Amino acid sequence: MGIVNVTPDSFSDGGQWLEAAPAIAHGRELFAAGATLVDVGGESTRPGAERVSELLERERTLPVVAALARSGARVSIDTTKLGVAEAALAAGASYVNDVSAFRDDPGLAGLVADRRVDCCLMHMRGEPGTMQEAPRYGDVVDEVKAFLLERVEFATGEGVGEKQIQLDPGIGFGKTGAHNLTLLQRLPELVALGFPVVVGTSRKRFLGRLTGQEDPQRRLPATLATNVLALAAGARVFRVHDVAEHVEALTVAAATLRAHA
Ligand code: PMM
Repeated sequence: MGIVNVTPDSFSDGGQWLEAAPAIAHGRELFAAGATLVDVGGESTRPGAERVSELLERERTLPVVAALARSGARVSIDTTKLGVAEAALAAGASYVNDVSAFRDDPGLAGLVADRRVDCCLMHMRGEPGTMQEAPRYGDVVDEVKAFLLERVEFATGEGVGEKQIQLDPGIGFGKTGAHNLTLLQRLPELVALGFPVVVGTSRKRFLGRLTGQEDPQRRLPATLATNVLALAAGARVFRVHDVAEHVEALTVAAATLRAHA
């Protein structure tokens, strides 16, 4: 899953693709590099980020979604808002990535059910504005699992098919660096729930704290390490900024995991 953030304030690529034309060109590049899905977002969810209006989010994302879908790409809309998702699906998107797991706008579940599109339900503690204020858990993996299962129950209750659902531990969303590492180490416990697992570590701050890389754009080696391990642990979707490099690394890792001479 390649990332196109049409925002001025995302932590690693904020402002780079704010105009439609460069965002579309970037999305096409990610497909050409081997992404099977491009995730288009118009609202930053970085810690402390401010919410944007539905109108602004639609203005940012729809031209990009429509153009990428017209080029034959499979497009995901990264939103928590029903109105944005509805318009994006009408413009050709076929996947809903909701970091609130249908809590911000419960009506989104009915839309996903109706249109029979796949969705990603992600764990987040609190809200982007406040989520990094001293996050605490008893057992982070057990709590993330319980949350995700509760959201699966809600979604299926609204008519979403189990086969449409993918789950994401929400790396960096209301978690310390130690919580993120524990979730990655114990990823098989999430995989065991039976849903495809999505992982989003790309260029995130906990990687910079481990390596000393302050510049998010220089966190590719660290990101690759997490995603190769996540593949071995059974994760199936990797939400990344650097698609070409991940296609190479994951191709070799997957071939190694399958080898049987
Ligand atoms: N991370 C961000 C935004 N959306 N969606 C999912 N499913 N998982 C994530 O980990 C995730 C996400 C924040 O990162 P960005 O600002 O680089 O997009």
